[in-house]
Amino acid sequence: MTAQPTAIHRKDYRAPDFRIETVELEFDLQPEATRVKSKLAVAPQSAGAALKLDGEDIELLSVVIDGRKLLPADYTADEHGLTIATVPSSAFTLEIETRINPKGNTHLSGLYQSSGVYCTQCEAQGFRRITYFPDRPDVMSTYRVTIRGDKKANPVLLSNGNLVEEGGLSDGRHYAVWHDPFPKPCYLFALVAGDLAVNEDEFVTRSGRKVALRIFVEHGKVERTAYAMDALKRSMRWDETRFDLEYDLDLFNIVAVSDFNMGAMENKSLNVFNDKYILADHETATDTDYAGIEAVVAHEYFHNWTGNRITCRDWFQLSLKEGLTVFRDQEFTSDMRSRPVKRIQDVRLLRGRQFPEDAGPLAHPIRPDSYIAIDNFYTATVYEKGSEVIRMIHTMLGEDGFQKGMKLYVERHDGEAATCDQFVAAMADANKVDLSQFQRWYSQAGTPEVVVEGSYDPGSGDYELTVTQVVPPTPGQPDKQPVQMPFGIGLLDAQGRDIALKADTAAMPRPGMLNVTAPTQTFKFKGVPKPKAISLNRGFSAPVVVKAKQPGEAQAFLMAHDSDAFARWEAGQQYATELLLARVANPAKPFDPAFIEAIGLTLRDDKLEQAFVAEAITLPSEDYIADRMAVVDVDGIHAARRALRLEIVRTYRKQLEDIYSRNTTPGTYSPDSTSAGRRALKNAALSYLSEQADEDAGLRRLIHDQYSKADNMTDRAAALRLLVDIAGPEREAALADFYQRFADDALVLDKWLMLQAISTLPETLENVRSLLTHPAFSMQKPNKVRSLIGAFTANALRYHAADGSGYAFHADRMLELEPINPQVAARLLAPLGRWRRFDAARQEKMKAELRRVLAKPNLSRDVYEIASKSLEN
Ligand code: B3K
Ligand code: ZN
Repeated sequence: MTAQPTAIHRKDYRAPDFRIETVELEFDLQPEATRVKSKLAVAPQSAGAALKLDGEDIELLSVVIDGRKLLPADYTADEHGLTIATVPSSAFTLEIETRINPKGNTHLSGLYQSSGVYCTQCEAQGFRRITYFPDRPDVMSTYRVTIRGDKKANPVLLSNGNLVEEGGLSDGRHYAVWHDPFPKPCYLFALVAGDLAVNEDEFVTRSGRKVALRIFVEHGKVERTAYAMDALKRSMRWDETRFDLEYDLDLFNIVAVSDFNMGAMENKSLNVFNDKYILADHETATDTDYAGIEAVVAHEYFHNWTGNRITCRDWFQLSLKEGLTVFRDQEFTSDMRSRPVKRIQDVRLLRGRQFPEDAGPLAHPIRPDSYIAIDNFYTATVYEKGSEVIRMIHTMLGEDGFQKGMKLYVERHDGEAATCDQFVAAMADANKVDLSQFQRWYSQAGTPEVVVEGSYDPGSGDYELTVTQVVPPTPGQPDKQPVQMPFGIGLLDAQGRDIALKADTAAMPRPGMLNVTAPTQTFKFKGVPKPKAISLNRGFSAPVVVKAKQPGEAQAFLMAHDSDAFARWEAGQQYATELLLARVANPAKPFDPAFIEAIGLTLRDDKLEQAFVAEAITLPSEDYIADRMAVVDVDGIHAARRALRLEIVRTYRKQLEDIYSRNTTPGTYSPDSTSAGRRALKNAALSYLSEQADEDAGLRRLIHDQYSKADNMTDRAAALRLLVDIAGPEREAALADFYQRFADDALVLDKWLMLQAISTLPETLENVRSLLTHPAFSMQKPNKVRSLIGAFTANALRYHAADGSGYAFHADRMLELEPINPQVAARLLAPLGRWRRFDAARQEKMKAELRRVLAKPNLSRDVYEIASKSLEN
């Protein structure tokens, strides 16, 4: 038996013993035997230390120091790296030659081939799969890279920085030399070589510098890059105007590949993307895909400053670049599209992915204290909660104060590898505020619960709001301290207007923005009219769970009147949640008419944006309801949610039909957010109508007609989404047609796989099982695995089938995937870790599957970490 993997701890950080000033790399590309020569200018930082280089899955050919070839006795090489015990005490040159197999690299980490295209993924620890190197982000070097490859197979040869030389070689080969003047950690190194088509454009920075922009894709797909290019140019302009940050090189390249472990990667001037986040046209991409492209292109571009120019000292600081960059991309989308709708969608995502993580066995602070495999920490907590923490700083300091902090952060740390503490210090120093209590957000895991109670004294006209916070215990952190948070509130008068509140104290520095710091705190508003309702956590100013008891009437009032659009949506979500939970407990309980009426008001209010209405009439997800129950009742939740939807459609069938036809406008498709909002509302209406489709052939025809006549993917996929839940000939015809139409388009077939995997029909698991052998599926391709298996594990009703068949299927697939791609397997394993939330019988079945995974010999660190923590915690 191999030794169990051990954890790395944040407290053990030590500055590197060796700096690497420059890196010269030479690649001789061959699919199964690429030779890599590396020449490093090494600067020892402390006398006498042995030189330890990381290396994994690579074949060592030679080691040379200052021109002298080392003998095997001079070093030791094992499966983790290369150690040279004795090296010169002052600057020296180290040359290493290795051989790697890009074609056989199914981990998609390091140098690999995707549909014949060579590409790299080095974050977090892929560079060590290319050559021996101190693979840590605080070792920053300038890179010069020579790539030699077959001219026919690889006409395009790319790396970071500027192209300095290119030319022909004998035997049909050619070469290119790239130089990146900006020092960078090795995780930002990239190389791409292949036969690719290109979309070329240009951006002129505010100081007048011309930047050549190129997006490389497979041949035949250039037309589908127009939106990504447009998003890139808008991102570059936005970063100048909103953040005062200008691009720093004369070129910016993006390459889209079809095999990629995640969304995209911000390598300096050579971003590599999952093609899902680049390719779009109206026939193949939905509005959601377009929005995803805009956000991810922006995110990777924004990393050029927050991540690349200023990187992380160690991987525990990951949120320094990720939380901040997510915050920046969210702000970009908010400025480009509807701010309230973006906020609602981000909160849905946070509640859907991060809250369960924070409440489960894998809970960790946004700056973790330890890890076994760092790739497991690219989590919703580090990214999305990380962004919420940055957003709270922004809320407390205001836009001007935040930008002052950013400026100081860049001034202090440009060109460095920094820490989260240094970021917070820059924000605090630039604004002369104390953020020491606030910093607990970086060290404590768990979603705080905030209980709010209000009381009004009619005699004095004083209103008191008592706010109590509890940060729940999480694995390894039994005791928590209170956090500081900005907590937005409003008191509504009987007409639904905001009652004016005076800001003057440290407790309420701005009107309606409370500064919550203590475990329990009472805020007093003097001489106000009796409020009809209180609006809490406006704008979702703090990433917490709010518990407040307001009568249904007050919640319905907020749904109709709250001046804060987020809170207006939230009132509907919380009211619906209450009703659904009550219904699960008692299936005979009728729903409050006040809620149904409030939904009707929302449907009729033509001052609201369509995209907002679509969000406001969408009930909280089954998962969200599940998270509010001590023991999840999978079937009960599904039944209750359907019953409420049915009641809404029975009450408002006519209005929903009107909304459907009013927002169905033939004409040229445009992905802009207003048009997308109309489609979202139309399809939300159709989704309600579909609740009656089982007994209404006319409705089934309507849905099938939308499917077959759609002139864009948004409408086609929305109709197919509904059809997959309705057994019958329309379903089978549409699925067959969809496959025929898009048989050659891998990205579109991902939707076909996913929609079948999330079907609520009883035969879903059998269908998913048979799709495993369909040509549209491949265990080697992460997009396919996520679309079929990942989507199935999110299908609450079928994944949690009482007989445990869903769990067994899941574990079987993870055991197959683990040797092929451990990173993706580890990420997809997490749903089994939520066993504590279920009844005893399901718990046993889920744990048994985790044990079965854990028992596999030679388990990767990645899967070991998730499986063992899921069982232990
Ligand atoms: N920084 C990359 C993520 C790398 C994940 C490595 N397992 C993408 C991003 O956040 O922009
Ligand atoms: Zn990122």
